[in-house]
Amino acid sequence: MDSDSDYETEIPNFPRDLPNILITGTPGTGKTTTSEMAAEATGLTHINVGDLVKAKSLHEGLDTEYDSYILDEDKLIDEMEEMMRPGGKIVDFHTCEIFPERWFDLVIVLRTDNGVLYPRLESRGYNAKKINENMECEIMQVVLEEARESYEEQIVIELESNSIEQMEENVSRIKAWMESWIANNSNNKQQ
Ligand code: DAT
Repeated sequence: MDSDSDYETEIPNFPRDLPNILITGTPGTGKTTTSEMAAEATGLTHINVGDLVKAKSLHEGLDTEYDSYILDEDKLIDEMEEMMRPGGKIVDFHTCEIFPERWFDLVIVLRTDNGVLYPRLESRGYNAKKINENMECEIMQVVLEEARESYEEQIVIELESNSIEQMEENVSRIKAWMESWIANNSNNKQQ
């Protein structure tokens, strides 16, 4: 049994007035830019998990080969639990299977075509190994498969993120979805 399942059984899910949304995808697909725009459009709060991990040292040091932090999953989940409980969060992270399923009402997986993703990763100054690893991740639909395995099928949505127009369209869809969620869950909170 993994740590997610322990959390699922130990902590009850509280009704919330606002939804929690996870925006995930391979690095470079536009999670942070989309999350910032969506937070602005909806009034929800953006949580950039990568920044949180660094700021609160929720890691076990740097993996020098990939130039990325080795996540301390238990510390991260503990840190986020209270933030997620009232709802109203847009969580932005490149992996999705580590979070408790009960946190999210919508899971968006951003997808980007190879020819568009490669130069985005190059312009970030990633080393060749990290670029190849991320390209392979996108080609193999790793994050999409993870999302489908970790959450109910009907809450997982795959969105193309190749252009500014698609990003704006994605933000509009998120806003419309949130408004409809609120309309359908207005009596959600129990006394
Ligand atoms: P992520 O958070 O998934 O790593 P990001 O939001 O930091 O991605 O975006 C990486 C770069 O690509 C950044 O310069 C913005 C650009 N970008 C992302 N999505 C885009 C899109 N749909 N259209 C145009 N540019 C995009």
